[in-house]
Amino acid sequence: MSHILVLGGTTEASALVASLAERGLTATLSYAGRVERPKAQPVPVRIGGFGGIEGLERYLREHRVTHLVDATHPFAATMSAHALAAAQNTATPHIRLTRPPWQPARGDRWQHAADIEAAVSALAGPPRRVMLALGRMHVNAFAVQGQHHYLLRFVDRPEQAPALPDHHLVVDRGPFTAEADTRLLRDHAIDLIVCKNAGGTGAEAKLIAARRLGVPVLMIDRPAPARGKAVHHPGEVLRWLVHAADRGV
Ligand code: 3Y8
Ligand code: NAP
Repeated sequence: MSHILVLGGTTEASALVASLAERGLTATLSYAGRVERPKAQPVPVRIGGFGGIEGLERYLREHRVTHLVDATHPFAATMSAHALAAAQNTATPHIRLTRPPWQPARGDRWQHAADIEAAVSALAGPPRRVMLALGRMHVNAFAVQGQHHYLLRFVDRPEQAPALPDHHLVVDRGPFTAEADTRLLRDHAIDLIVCKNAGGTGAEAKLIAARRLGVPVLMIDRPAPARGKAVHHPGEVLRWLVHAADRGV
């Protein structure tokens, strides 16, 4: 009897658990608990950290997990590192489901930043109208560049206002559409987008809008990917599961 643990929080994780549920496979989707109302899922959901690598190992053993799928966001580097370590320490078959990084298309005006800190430094200079499409977790780092007007987009309304003197907050969750993001950029006269190279389709709308409007993008590159087998599509995870089952693992 298999029990597949999917570390989620992405569009691909949701697509995968939908396929697993359709096939009547036993699966649990795990969220960190970053937002108030995570999306409803067709499989049981667990919410919250595991308590480090040891906590995840304990979970794998206690819940007789037979396969671990890391379908977290490419920037969830700590979770991915813990998943690989815990899988190796418990000899649990492990696979990473991650989307390819976005590549600039013809006409795109991208500048690259290695990480959040580099993106903050790159904003030195005269006031601009910046869409900070990073969610809530990194906003305060940009307070040192308070000269800009910021358009923020959070999943949940925050308890206290973000520490940016001049900002407009939109509370909305993706997946987003190019039409709506084009309107958003135009209505707020945005002249720069700052975002992570998340890949996938759920956050891509703003890049399509930027292309249409000729808005430059400050693209934060991904951290180095965790080692271990990685695939880009939920169907490849299903084939891996069948193959692993055939091998009796
Ligand atoms: C809790 C669980 C699904 C998953 C949907 C994807 C697409 C829509 C677009 C912008 C960019 C951003 C952010 C974003 C997108 C998908 C995906 C994605 C980016 C939910 C969700 C959880 C989170 C956590 C949240 C982070 C934040 C990041 C907002 C669910 C809705 C900016 C990433 O308020 C906070 O604390 C938010 C925190 C981590 C990154 C950050 O650093 O702030 N995602 N987002 C997950 C958990 O608890 O484990 O309710 O669906 C999921 C999704 N958000 O099943 O359809 O696949 O990535 N999420 C980024 O890409 O840079 C928004 O605004 O243009
Ligand atoms: P992170 O920095 O890599 O992880 C920090 C800690 O959060 C982990 O050590 C773990 O705590 C807990 N955690 C993370 N993901 C978890 C999950 N799916 N289930 C249970 N615990 C989890 O992760 P993050 O960047 O904060 O991302 C948190 C969640 O939001 C992930 O599910 C990710 O897919 C989703 N998300 C993140 C981004 C992003 O930009 N980072 C974007 C979209 C979605 P313990 O050590 O206690 O186990």
